[in-house]
Amino acid sequence: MRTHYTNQITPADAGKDVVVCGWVHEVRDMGKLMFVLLRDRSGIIQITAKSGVTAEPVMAALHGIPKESVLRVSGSVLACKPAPGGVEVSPKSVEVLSVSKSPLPMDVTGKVKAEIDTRLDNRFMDLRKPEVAAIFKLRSRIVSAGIKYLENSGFIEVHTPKIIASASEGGTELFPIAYFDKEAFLAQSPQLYKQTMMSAGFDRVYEIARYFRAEEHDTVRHLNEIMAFDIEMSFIKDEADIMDVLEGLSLAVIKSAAESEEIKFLKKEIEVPKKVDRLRYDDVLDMIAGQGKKIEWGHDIDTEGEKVLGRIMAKEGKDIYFITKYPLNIKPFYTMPDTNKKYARAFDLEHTGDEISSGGQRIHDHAFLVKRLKHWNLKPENFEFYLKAFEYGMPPHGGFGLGIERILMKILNTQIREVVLFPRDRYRLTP
Ligand code: AMO
Repeated sequence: MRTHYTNQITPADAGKDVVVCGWVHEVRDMGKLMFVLLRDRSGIIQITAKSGVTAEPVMAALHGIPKESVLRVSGSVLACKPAPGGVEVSPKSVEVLSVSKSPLPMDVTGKVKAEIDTRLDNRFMDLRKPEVAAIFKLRSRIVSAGIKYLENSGFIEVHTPKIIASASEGGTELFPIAYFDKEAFLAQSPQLYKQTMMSAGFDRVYEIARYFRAEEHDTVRHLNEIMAFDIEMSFIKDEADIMDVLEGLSLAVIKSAAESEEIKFLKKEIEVPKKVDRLRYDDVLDMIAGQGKKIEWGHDIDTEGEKVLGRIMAKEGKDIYFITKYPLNIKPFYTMPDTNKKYARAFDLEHTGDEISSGGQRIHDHAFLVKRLKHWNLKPENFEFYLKAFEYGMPPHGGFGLGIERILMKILNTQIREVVLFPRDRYRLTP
């Protein structure tokens, strides 16, 4: 329907005929002279209609046109210094494709600020704001950059079921669903399936996975439906091989954001770190104790502990760092113990005081895995399909999940709801 996006029209096109389509962003109607700012995905162009120059039916179509109506405008390009982009279109014909209701549920021009709830309730309209749309263009960009990195590193994409029969990350966070006459849940993670793929011989798999978690959090970094780069890889020496991939992936994602048009448009600056420190859990406890935050050995590093560590690392100019060698007792049943069995071959990747990823080496010995399930009071019979894959040749393996929302919210220094089109939290099930 169009010949150009608005940002493709420059003063060099003066005299050309163009067809543009978009939404009525602003109207200044002075009777004989009318300015309509028309917005599309790429930007805004001024349509200038003048009595005597513009045909009367075109003037009539534009008079009183409600904001956010959708138009198709054909006309000729004129250079015009004061107009956005230094150009305007003198309309020869106007088709009104859709008339908007008024008043609008929220302002799109950026003049009136709306609360996040109003914005999310009217997300389709909130997304018309270029600064909001830019977040999702960036999201698309970083996901493709991540996929490219993984594919170049020999990973193949798999798609595992999201309707499952048993928990993988502990039984408390599952959403039960009605599945004919059987008990079923929404998948918390592809964990058990991606491990099964190691027994299948795929060596390196990834999934742009969806996690459903019935956690009753109400925070700026948790949601009940999220997405992650989820990977699993075989024939590893230990968890350091996995951390190398996670480091490479995270830096590739951050670099793609740093170099993007969207980051420039949003006026943010991002540094791509050259190297990511690997801190041991025990050392982290000492570091934060030095700042008055005490955590007893064997307990997870809580939110406050993560924030204290984030501040210590920020002073050294480090936004992104690993915590490794966690106590075994706070990591999931499938985690491989370290040589010293008190510790796990597991790690988290942190960004400015928040976890963005966790992973580790897994147990690949069937008998030992059954023992660990029992240790956690889990019933091996609930894990039949998973355990079977360990009985017929399972290589040493491991992997991680890197939260897409978490890394993006950190890149943009914002809260999680800003980076999800339609966030799902405890109070929000629609839109
Ligand atoms: P974990 O449960 O730590 O590990 O999840 C991995 C990553 O997913 C993101 N994440 C979340 N983001 C927002 N809201 C939530 N409720 C939420 N839950 C998780 C975080 C987190 O680091 N199977 C393992 C991964 C593995 O070992 O391969 C797992 O799911 O960024």
